[in-house]
Amino acid sequence: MSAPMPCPAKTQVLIVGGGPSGLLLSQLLHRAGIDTVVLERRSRDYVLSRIRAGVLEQGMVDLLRRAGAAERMDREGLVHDGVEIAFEEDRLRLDLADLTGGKTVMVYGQTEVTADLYAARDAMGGVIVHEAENVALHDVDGDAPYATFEKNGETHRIACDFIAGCDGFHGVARQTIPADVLKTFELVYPFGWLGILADVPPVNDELIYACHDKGFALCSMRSQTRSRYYIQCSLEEKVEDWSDDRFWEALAAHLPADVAGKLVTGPSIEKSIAPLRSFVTEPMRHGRLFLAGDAAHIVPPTGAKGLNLAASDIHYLSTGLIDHYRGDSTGLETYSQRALARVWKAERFSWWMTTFLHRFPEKGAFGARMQRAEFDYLKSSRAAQASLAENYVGLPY
Ligand code: RFL
Ligand code: PHB
Repeated sequence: MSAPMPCPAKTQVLIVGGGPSGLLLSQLLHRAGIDTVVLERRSRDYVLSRIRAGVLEQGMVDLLRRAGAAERMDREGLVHDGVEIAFEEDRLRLDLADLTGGKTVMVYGQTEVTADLYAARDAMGGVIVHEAENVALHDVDGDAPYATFEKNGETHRIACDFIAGCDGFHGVARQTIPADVLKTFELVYPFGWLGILADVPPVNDELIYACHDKGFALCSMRSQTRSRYYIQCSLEEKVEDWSDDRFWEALAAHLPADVAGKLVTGPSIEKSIAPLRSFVTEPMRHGRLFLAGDAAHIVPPTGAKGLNLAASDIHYLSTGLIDHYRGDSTGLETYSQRALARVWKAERFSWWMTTFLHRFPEKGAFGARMQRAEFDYLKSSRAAQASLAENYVGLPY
């Protein structure tokens, strides 16, 4: 790891948040000759200990290549050209490549993406200030915005042309925008996902999204020897109450018998519960402040869209900023509309996948029959399969 860089008093684009959105933006701008400073509240070790997304769309893969941060992903990532949906004891394989004219997804963990982006930033001497406390954004709707923050007990101030709010759902950037400017749209689901990571071979060589009488389950992976599994759980559940044995038993009960029979179990490396939410903020820009990624929107993880949406935001924002510094501000002016058009489509898909595959006890027997009909329709209709597949591999930027 390189020595910490001194923090300059001025930069062109100040980026709040050193997660995948902020790091990718910083890397793409730096490669285009634009200066950035990234302010991250946590330590690098903490950021790299978060286990999150696992499926990258082609658009994100291309963006990582453009950022010069794709070498390890291209070597170690698993290209998947299919995905399975299981409904009770039935299974349906969607041939993604066949249904979409050759498109695939890349199975490669967000933790690895973030580590690769840190390595790429270090190699270019990128400025990332970790453990930046009490970040505050000032004059974002004027011509001379700036940020203040504290580090090691000292207060710092950085002037900039633009601020990118890449600081996630609980960050400060969105909260800086006056309440009468922001419109928010939210749906909170009455359940969460309990997930574990374990060094055991995956039960299947492709992902399985399973809807069962007991609830939803997902069989995913990080490599040929590392599996990631989730089951739907009540929001009252506490992770401490879930021993590994209890998890494996519950997972098996959520899967078709032939899949459950092949499960290889072992000690977990990580175990956590995540609530499910759909959330969108409009607009994604206020003056010289631009929101991107989870700072602006959240999707339930069922469609694997959260990280990928962050990447498409960064595509629109980085090209807008690069064009601006070259004399054309159209892309920057239209950032919010262009990003939101894609965000809402991904929100729709994630909401639909969640509604289709989870157990909603309050929807009763009619709701359960609708889910069965959805699966039967999917099984019988190439058009329905193509629609799911084109959304799963990612709509065009
Ligand atoms: P992040 O990753 O939350 O990073 C934001 C960063 O900002 C920092 N921060 C601050 N820094 C300075 N000052 C402040 N005041 C700050 N407040 C916060 C934070 O410490 C953090 O480092 O947002 P970003 O970069 O927009 O990235 C978004 C993705 O992390 C997220 O959408 C995905 O993880 C969602 N997601 C998935 N997305 C996919 O595309 N495919 C998947 O398969 C997928 N699976 C998942 C997921 C999310 C999950 N959880 C736990 C929420 C599975 C799960 C279980
Ligand atoms: C994951 O591997 O963590 C994962 C995969 C697909 C999803 C959500 C999470 O839809």
